[in-house]
Amino acid sequence: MKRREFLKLSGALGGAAVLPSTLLSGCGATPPPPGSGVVKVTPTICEICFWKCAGWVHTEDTKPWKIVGNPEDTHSRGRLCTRGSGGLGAFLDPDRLRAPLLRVEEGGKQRFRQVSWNEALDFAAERLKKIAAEHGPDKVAVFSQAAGAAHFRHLMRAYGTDSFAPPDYAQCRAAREVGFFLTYGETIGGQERTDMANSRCIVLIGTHIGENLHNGQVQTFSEGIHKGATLIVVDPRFSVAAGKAKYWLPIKPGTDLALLLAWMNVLITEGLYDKDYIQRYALGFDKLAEHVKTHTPEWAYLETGLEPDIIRRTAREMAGNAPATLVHPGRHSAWYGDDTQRARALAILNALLGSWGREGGFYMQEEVELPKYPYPKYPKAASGWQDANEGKYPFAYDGTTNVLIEQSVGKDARYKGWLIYEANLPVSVPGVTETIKQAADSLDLIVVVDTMPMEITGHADVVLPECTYLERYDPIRNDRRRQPSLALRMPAFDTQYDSKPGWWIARELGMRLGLEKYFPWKDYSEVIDWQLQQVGSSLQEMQRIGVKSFPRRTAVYLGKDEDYHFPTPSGKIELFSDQLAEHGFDPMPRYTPPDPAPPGFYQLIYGRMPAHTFSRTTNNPLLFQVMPENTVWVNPLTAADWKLKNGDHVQLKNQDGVLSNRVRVRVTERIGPNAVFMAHGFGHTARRLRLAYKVGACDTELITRVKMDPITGSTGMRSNFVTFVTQEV
Ligand code: MGD
Ligand code: SF4
Repeated sequence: MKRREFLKLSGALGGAAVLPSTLLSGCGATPPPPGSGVVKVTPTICEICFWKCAGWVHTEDTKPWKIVGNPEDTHSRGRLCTRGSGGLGAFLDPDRLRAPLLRVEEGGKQRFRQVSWNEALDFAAERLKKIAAEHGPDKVAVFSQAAGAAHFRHLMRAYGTDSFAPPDYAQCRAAREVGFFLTYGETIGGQERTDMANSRCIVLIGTHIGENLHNGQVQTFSEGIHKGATLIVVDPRFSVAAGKAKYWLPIKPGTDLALLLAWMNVLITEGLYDKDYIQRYALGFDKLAEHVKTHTPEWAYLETGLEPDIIRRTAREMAGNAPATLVHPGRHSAWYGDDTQRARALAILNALLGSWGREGGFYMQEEVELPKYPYPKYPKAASGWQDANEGKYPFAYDGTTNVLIEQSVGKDARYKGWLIYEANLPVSVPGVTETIKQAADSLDLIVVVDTMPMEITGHADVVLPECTYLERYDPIRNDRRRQPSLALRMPAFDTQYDSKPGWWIARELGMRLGLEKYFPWKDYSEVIDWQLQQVGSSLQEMQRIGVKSFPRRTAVYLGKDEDYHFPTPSGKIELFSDQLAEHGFDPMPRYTPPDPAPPGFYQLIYGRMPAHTFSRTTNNPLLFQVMPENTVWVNPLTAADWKLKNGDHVQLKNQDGVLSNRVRVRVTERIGPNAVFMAHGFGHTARRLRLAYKVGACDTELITRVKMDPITGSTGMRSNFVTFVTQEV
């Protein structure tokens, strides 16, 4: 086959143009009259973001009605957020992928042909076998994340690859997790261990809780504030959280590390740090004190634009409430390329306040001791994502999307095939728009498993339509959190159209690849039942209750004067990191000033809005109604310079000449004059997303300058600048 063209799915492969009004009215907004039909409830775990709230799906006469939270779920406290309640929209979306698609060439043109599952799976398996025979199975890269990714990790490890790169590693949490791990020997975890309900002081640094909506977290945040916690928000944008704060610090973008060092300087020079805690648990204090000596508030003022007095007052406020002061670790930490060092500074500041392991700070997490299903051992892969890093990023714990994508370009590329599960790479990975196209030209196989005709499907050889989370079983939820619990996702509906659950797709591929011994069960519910039986429960019980809590085995907080051994090499909190020094990195965080904006350009800041998660929800018909498009936030002074009014359409052009789609202007003092802000996930270019196509602008395409964090391979995305194009190009 010749060069792989980007294929736009034609209308013939999709469904009806509009969502039937009967279905829309039946999914939450208007409950059916009581007693009018047979109501059934089925347990689920929400898939609309990664917070994994447990809920109940209500159907009436098998038709969708509503999804509500499971009151027994301590993690979500029995509630769902807007997006979770709108989860039925994912199920009902008329633009869903409906049948397997195969790229074919006819009359010199490439197009997708709708095929049977047998044909699609045979094709994918044959190509995988060919790659394994000619190059080795380790030459297939896997981009997958979320609950269902476990099925494909299992399949592909059994096949013989170890090259996995989920976007929620390099584009999200990598730097934070490694920064805290190097300091405490433990990570923060996917469900943050922040004890905000009991905090007396909460500090948010570029973390816009409330707009960035992780349900349980927002509830504990609100509870903390309701109980009178002081809130300090550091953000160049007046976020919703800033509106609740006692102190809003509108910092110059990219200078957060300077502020963190200055706060440490105040705590140490004024003797406000937790001396007993540091003496008992930490190592390297004297070196730290020496390191931050010159980082006075006056020094930080010149970097951050924040008055020395406000830096001192906020440091004292934190110390006054310690150890119940939480300097929040954030989540999406791929900012400026020195992100592990910023995360280390956050970790160290918390140590000075004595908040790790303390009430109102960070609690200790626990999960249920749930045995793994007894699969045979996986074969050892001849190479893995570490080899792709070629000696760089020594503290990485997963593959970097950008690296694996770049290593897939050209005849001699390391990778010959891709399997992509639940990841829309063109929108979630920055700086690779062209690289993905080049890789698509040289790869022997691209398999995409998705529910929607997203941008990534246009690059596929074979598209395998997964049913939504409301139509399938997935692995039991068992994460490290405050209260150990298990939760079940099971089908509330029959699979729609010709879509299939991820576990079924993985198993069918496995059977065709001769991997029968890794799939000794017929239905994934057998695996779940086996695991549940090991902890005294059963599938039957969980189908009835949805969530089961287990008693903790260890304490939530450190005991008073407890001799705790931190799982670091020294057994202590490492303020000075020998591990970093041994690899030639700064053992304590060192500040580097951000790149200056070119004249006439503004720093591009992006973030979340409560109605949407990344690009996955913007076509959801229920959530589209809540927020159909994004806007670009512009300060009134900047707007005056450019003669822009609220609601005007502009395009944004970045420092490398990349031009965005049209986007409306929102003139607001909530953003400073040096930056603009837009919500992530909009401006789709996939035509079959009939609601979201070309509505709003996409931040990712404007992020062409990616600064790799040398410690983790995390992709710094905030060193990009844009200007306005007011006449449409
Ligand atoms: P989405 O854009 O939501 O984000 O990265 P992604 O998870 O790739 O794409 C999810 C894909 O999964 C979509 O194609 C969707 O249709 C598909 N999908 C949804 N549900 C299912 C399902 O049940 N089964 C299957 N098979 N597919 C499903 C997120 C990543 O993005 C993260 S975690 C962060 S923190 C980063 N945020 C971010 C940002 O803020 N700005 C920019 N510019 N880039 C970012 N990239 C990162
Ligand atoms: Fe779903 Fe909202 Fe919970 Fe995320 S926070 S899992 S979208 S209910």
